[in-house]
Amino acid sequence: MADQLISTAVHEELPENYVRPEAQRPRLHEVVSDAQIPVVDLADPDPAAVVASIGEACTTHGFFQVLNHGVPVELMVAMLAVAYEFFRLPAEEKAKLYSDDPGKKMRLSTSFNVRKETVHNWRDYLRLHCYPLEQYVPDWPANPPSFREIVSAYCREVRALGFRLYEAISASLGLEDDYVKRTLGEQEQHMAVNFYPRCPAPELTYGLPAHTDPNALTILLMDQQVAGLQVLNDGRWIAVNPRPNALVINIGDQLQALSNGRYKSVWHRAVVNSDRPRMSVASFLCPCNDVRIGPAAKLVGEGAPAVYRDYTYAEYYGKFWSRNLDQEHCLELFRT
Ligand SMILES: O=C(O)CCC(=O)C(=O)O
Repeated sequence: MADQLISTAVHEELPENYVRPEAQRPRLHEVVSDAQIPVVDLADPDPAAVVASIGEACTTHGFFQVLNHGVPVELMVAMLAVAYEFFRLPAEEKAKLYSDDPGKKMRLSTSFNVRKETVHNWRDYLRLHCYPLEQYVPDWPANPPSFREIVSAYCREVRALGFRLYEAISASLGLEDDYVKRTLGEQEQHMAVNFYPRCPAPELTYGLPAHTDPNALTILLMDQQVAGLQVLNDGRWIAVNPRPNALVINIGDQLQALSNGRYKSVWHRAVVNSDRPRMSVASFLCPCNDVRIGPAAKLVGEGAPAVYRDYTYAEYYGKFWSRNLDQEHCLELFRT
């Protein structure tokens, strides 16, 4: 129900059903705040160096930030601004878009999967399907009036960046440049516009608890003013501090499968704070539903057996959404 949205009211106290049991809390004081995830400058004049550093980042962290990525900075700023404007709309306006059905292609919702979870998360989000644009844009919010135009332009740029990164990722695995794009078929593209209001008790809850992304590649536009993303690395949570004009890239479960486990779809989470609201915009490149996914033949052989069985993305996605987030890595269910 729309009254579950947390962006429509001011909360002086954290409601009981957002409080995590002691053992599951974020333990914010233990988070490493001065580490860095790798940074890759896509304008590096040495393309082989770019490929090598992307390959290294995918192996060690599953996450990296990109600079000089080609998405215009003004568009990134406009995207975040229109997202803030959207979440400031009156409650009645937002109520019209609310749904807790994960099957809906356009929905304003809250937490992660309110139908399945027992403890909620301090997040509202707008979920959009973005490809092909002409099919989905007519169903997107018409308010704020510039929303459709800005978000469409942003989606186009991000998609082009994603395909550029696919080429580098394919090359870094020793595969043909077009391998990932070709194998994953006509890519769907989804967006989650995540809004994390100020939270009265950030130590007790999450914006999004630890999860991996079920898709192939995620491009994250982060609020430039407020940190909140944390990534698991060597058993410790690392804070990803916003870097001016950068985008954050992470490997999703499908690239972990396709790389036969060489590249990691790592656990990450979003924490909240009591000072300022935070926004992030995640763009997900998703394989075509009926394409068969499994380790690339070239990466399987003597001494390197296939770690995962083949499956369709539809099967994988259904499995992902039938679970709660704090369960084992979904790919574990597809091990050979
Ligand atoms: O808000 C963030 O920084 C992370 C968002 C995220 O992980 C997601 O949307 O899947």
